[in-house]
Amino acid sequence: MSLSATRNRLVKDLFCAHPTAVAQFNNYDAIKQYPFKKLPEFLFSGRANVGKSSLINELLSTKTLVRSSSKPGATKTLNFYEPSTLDPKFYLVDGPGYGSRGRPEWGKLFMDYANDRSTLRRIFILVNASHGLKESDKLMLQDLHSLALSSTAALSSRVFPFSFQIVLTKVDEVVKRKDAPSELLQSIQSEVHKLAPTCMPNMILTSTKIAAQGGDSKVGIHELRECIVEAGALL
Ligand SMILES: Nc1nc2c(ncn2[C@@H]2O[C@H](COP(=O)(O)OP(=O)(O)OP(=O)(O)O)[C@@H](O)[C@H]2O)c(=O)[nH]1
Ligand SMILES: [Mg+2]
Repeated sequence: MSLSATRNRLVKDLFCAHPTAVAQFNNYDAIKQYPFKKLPEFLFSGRANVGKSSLINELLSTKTLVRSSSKPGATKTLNFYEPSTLDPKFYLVDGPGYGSRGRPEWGKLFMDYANDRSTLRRIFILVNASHGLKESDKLMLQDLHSLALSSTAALSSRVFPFSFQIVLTKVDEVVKRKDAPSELLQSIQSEVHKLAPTCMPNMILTSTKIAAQGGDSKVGIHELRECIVEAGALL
């Protein structure tokens, strides 16, 4: 087996060994009291219906562990998943959606969690590739950028452990469009950079509906797993 095939196998195995749901929370105090193993955490956030829960299912190679729905507002709590019951190396965290069809009560829980959680390694902000950035995404990016700057300024007193990155979802819908998809994607990238220069520069393009070329997973899933491995120093 080639080196890259061996690495791909290792990465896949990290995500797909008997994934399970750990617990669900609707307030940060309950999270703090829960006996978590001290493992890196990766949070998936974005507007309602953008595809957060479906993406976590794909990352863990499950179909139904994480509940997804065509109706916005399906995820109502902060839900932790681990990829393996025997030897988990990290948690993936699903949350309620924000924006006009999202859950307003999510704002406080999100800020409490993001501000205080020392094990949080990266927040993935999911954006529907055909819709581009909406007002609520822009506010989220600006908030995370401010948090990054204020934490950098106060590094001696507070650790800012996480980075944030854009994941474009439902790219299968963009490739069907007649107008130039690459221009659309480039304009999202430059808008993100203007709003939040501390955001990771590379966006990941994903679809849970179409298979990646030559791979056994869906578009962007391998790339996203690699980002998680890198951000959590998992291999
Ligand atoms: N075309 C397309 N549809 C997708 C894709 N991923 C998810 N969907 C659909 O989008 C809808 C919403 O998916 P969810 O995963 O529940 O989205 P969510 O962001 O978790 O939604 P909330 O929990 O309500 O905030 C479902 O009907 C999915 O089947 C994708 O890559 N392409
Ligand atoms: Mg959901």
